Amino acid sequence: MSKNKKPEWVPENANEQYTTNVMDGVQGGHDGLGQTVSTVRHNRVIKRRQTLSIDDYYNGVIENNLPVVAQAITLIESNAKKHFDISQELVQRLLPHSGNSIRIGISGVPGAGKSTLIEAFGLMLCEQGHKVAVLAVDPSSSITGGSILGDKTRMEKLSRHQNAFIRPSPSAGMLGGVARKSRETMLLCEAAGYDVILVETVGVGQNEVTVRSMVDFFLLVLITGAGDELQGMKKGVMEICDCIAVNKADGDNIIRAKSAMTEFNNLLHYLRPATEGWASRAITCSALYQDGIEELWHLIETFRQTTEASGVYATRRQQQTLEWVFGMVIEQLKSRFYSHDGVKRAIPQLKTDLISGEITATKAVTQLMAIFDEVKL
Ligand SMILES: Nc1nc2c(ncn2[C@@H]2O[C@H](COP(=O)(O)OP(=O)(O)OP(=O)(O)O)[C@@H](O)[C@H]2O)c(=O)[nH]1
Ligand SMILES: [Mg+2]
Repeated sequence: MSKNKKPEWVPENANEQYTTNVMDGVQGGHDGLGQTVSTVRHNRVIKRRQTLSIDDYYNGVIENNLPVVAQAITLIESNAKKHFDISQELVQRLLPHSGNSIRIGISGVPGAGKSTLIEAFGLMLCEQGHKVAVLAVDPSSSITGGSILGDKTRMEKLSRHQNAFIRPSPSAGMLGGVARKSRETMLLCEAAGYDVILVETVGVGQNEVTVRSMVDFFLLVLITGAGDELQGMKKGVMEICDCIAVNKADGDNIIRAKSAMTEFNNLLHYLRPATEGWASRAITCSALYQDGIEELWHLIETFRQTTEASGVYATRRQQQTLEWVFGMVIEQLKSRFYSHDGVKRAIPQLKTDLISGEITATKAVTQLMAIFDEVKL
């Protein structure tokens, strides 16, 4: 991998592991940054990006023109106000073309094998003629990097498949956080014809809950030997998952994996199901040896048939849209509140008064709200 293949935005001290090197062999560009863009000179790319109209974006996405799809996602992820306005109009226009996919969330402890599983699972689906989009979501992190570098190398075969599209996690910003951006990217991928959306997230903090609120089916990837403590910690997550895949069920580990599966199935039996009318269950698989991957897809298809027939599938999506809207309202209110000049000026003094006990918490809130509403108390 030669250094001169790196684009201009790669840091000078980037080592050989840098993601961009992986792009070297991409044909047609799994995220639109392959052939087309790399053959265009830098200044022309910039120019083209500026001159794309809404119609260009719209048509490009509908036709699944990969460079345009990638640019449209960049627009969604941008924190610039003018991009925000255009991207909102674009998403609005694409909305009637979205929704025709199964959205699958994949979470699990670091190193459980999520990326390896996505590679094996995604490749199998691509070979069957499905179009698979992989989105990484990491709402707990405000910067991109780290595992994403690894993801691209681990999903090397998938990233080269013409039916696959891989997009790393966006960074948070002013105009809606990672969740807003990921959700809109998902809609855009659907409009571009992707019928399986895989959303990977690392199992820490709030991530699982955020991803659960975006997907139809939620898969938790676990491994054996995680210990009782971890299982206790994972109880909350077990309550929101539709399936637990005990990965790395290969070699010496098969027996342990099977007994972990039984244990998880027993636990799941006592929990409230994540999806009405669907009994969440545990399975074993080996992402590395592509074992149990077909069974996993079969299980997801059964899930879809069952929940579509009962109406739960559609109801959940409607509910998710409502939650999304009101979540965004709260996000915008919060951002307006904290950027209000009067509020910003008043906060330091109020903090001092609160700490010294001169003012009660409730009174402080009343005062801040009055400043925000610009009313006299
Ligand atoms: N034996 C075995 N190893 C596996 C299997 N799946 C993944 N691994 C290995 O486990 C390690 C971690 O796999 P990843 O796919 O990167 O795990 P991940 O969950 O995506 O990790 P993060 O993205 O860092 O959270 C790698 O060295 C894989 O080769 C499996 O089924 N069997
Ligand atoms: Mg990973």
